[in-house]
Amino acid sequence: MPMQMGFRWYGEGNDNIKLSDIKQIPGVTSIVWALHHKMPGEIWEESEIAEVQAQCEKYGFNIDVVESVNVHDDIKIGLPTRDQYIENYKITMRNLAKFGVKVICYNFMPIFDWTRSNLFHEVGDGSTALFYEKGMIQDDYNAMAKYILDFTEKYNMSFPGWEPERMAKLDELFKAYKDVDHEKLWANLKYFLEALMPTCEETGIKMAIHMDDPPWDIFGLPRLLINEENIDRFLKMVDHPCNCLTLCSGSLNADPNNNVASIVRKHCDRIAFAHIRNVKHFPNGDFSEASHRDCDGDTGILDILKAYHDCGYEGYIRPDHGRHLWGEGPGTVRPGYGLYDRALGIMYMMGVWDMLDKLNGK
Ligand code: DNO
Repeated sequence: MPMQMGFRWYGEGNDNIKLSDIKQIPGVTSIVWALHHKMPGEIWEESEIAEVQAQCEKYGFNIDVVESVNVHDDIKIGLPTRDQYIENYKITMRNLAKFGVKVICYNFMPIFDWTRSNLFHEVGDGSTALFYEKGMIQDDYNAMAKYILDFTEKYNMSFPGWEPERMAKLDELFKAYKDVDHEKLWANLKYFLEALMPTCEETGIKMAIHMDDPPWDIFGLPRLLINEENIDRFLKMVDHPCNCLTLCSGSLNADPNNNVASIVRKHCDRIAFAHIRNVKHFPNGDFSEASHRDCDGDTGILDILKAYHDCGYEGYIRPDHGRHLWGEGPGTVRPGYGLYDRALGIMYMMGVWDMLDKLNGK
């Protein structure tokens, strides 16, 4: 079986991109989806899952990969209430398995999911991309959150991991995380995964943790999935074939010391889901997202694809963020999730993959 190409879609009424558009991109077999109206900790009902499956099935897509079933803060903080949220998570897993879901992508970042200082930064060729200005993401978490939330409010959308209900209580949340240092967070992650592994065995679902984005602590909050050493620790900590990675090349490579291709070669059998994103570094620590073409960024896209190919990777893969092109901009597109650049990214990846197949006599 070759690797399986996916495309992230935010759902009917929540994404301007239509399944019929995605159908025209060569090679896509999986829709990477989620129930975006669900708060972390809520159970995903069978009827809601069935609805998405029916929509995708109509176009011949499977719904094998969910991104994300978000983890409740109480689990990350390690509060006594976590057990109830873990039980809910298990019910969601069982419900998802009934519809063939095989991989759950999730993250274990305290409070914030990905963070950027500019969602539509001029790349220089007329397109825009997500941008991280290091100096802007230092101590004022309220200012950063305000920038993102003003955007989502203005354009009437919400970003996964940036639920306005949670963001409204930012100061409270920071207080709740006050004693959660790196070791505590590791212990809470272990507790969560050990509780879920039997449900993984029962359902066949793999839990695939997303890398932290950016891969360093922000606003004094600890982050774990940031480099090879910590990935090694994570996989050993719960050494189970269902404890897997969503290896996000762009998240990791925001730190130029990370060599993603070498992590692929080392842990290929534990990578359930590959995110391919290209990042361009600036000497002061800022970075911009770039096209998937190898030479447009510093991530080493060709080396990474070659590593997956050499390992005989059969898991799921998707283009991650793309630039915004050809009229895509605020209001018409979800930042990082336009149609065109991700479609170009798929063609680039498929081109490389097909050529590697051919060179290997496949
Ligand atoms: C960024 C995404 C992440 C990812 C979550 C997984 O665009 O890759 O937001 O979906 O971290 O939980």
